[in-house]
Amino acid sequence: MPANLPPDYFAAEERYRQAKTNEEKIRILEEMLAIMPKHKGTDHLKADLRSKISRLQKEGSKKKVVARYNPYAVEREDCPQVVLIGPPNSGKSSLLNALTGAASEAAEYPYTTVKPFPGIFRCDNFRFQLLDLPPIVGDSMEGWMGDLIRASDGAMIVLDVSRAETMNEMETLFIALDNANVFLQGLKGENPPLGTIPKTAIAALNKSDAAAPEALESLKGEFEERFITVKTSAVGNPNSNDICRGLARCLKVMRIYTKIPGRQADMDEPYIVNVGTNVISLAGIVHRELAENFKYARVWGGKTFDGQRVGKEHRLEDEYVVELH
Ligand SMILES: Nc1nc2c(ncn2[C@@H]2O[C@H](COP(=O)(O)OP(=O)(O)O)[C@@H](O)[C@H]2O)c(=O)[nH]1
Ligand SMILES: [Mg+2]
Repeated sequence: MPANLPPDYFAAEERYRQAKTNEEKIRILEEMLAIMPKHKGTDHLKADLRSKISRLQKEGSKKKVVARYNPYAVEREDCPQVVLIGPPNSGKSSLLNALTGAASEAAEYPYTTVKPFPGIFRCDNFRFQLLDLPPIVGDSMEGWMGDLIRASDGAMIVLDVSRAETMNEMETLFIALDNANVFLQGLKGENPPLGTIPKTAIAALNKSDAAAPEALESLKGEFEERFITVKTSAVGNPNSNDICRGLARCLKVMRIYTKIPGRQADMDEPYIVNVGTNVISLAGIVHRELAENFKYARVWGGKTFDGQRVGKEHRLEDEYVVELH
């Protein structure tokens, strides 16, 4: 039996071909279904239109799932990101608060922290985004935590030096990290085992205010073999300067001040860039157009530079002032 379709149907079909969005297509397909005469000859066509509609609807809902809100996502700042990792109650949240002035929930009972909590640690014009995390318990961790650790620029191991169990706990922690394919890399730049991602780390020996001196020294000795270690106390003296210097050294970053021609340099908010960054990479970090239209730079710093002109490949050093042209 012929379908005997009316002209309206063909007009709609033409609009369907031109349609750009899925919603528009679905709307027109529904119109076509409504226009279609109801008899046996159109059964096949109707089924075809319905399956097209259902396919388009599925596509739409798939996109929504991808764009769903992720409660563990952390917005990055324009400085290196360092994750705080450690067993329960070692003082990660308290230390984050002491160093950044943030207010991550801290308490005497374990498992207070359930989500990542960021804060900016400013010291000596360096900036680091510290990320408080839930404790690592046993030899595994939730997938999202591994994702965050692997995506960070470095880690700060926070250990409680006032407890005798700490060394054993740390061994389990290293196994959990290994199971998440993370290898904490110390000063010597050890080769990471095959299949793991190296993450540069320092060790914060927390609760040093409450530790027996011998216990503290013995843990310090153990960790110093691999990591830069800093004695700290979240409730007493956090030793911010040493933590800052330790992070800068281990993450290999430096402070570069920029200056607009004819104006004073901004000496408060340097760019925090990798050691070895040259003039053209800095220009790219400041603004893509500055890199594209780069002519030359003037550099102040150290004993040698007092506004000399330098080219693209010139390597910068900590605390240099750069004027990009
Ligand atoms: N004496 C002392 N207590 C601390 C220190 N840091 C944290 N605490 C205490 O240890 C408990 C656990 O701290 P919290 O920051 O919640 O640990 P987290 O589970 O690692 O985040 C709290 O009661 C803190 O007050 C420290 O440096 N010295
Ligand atoms: Mg906590």
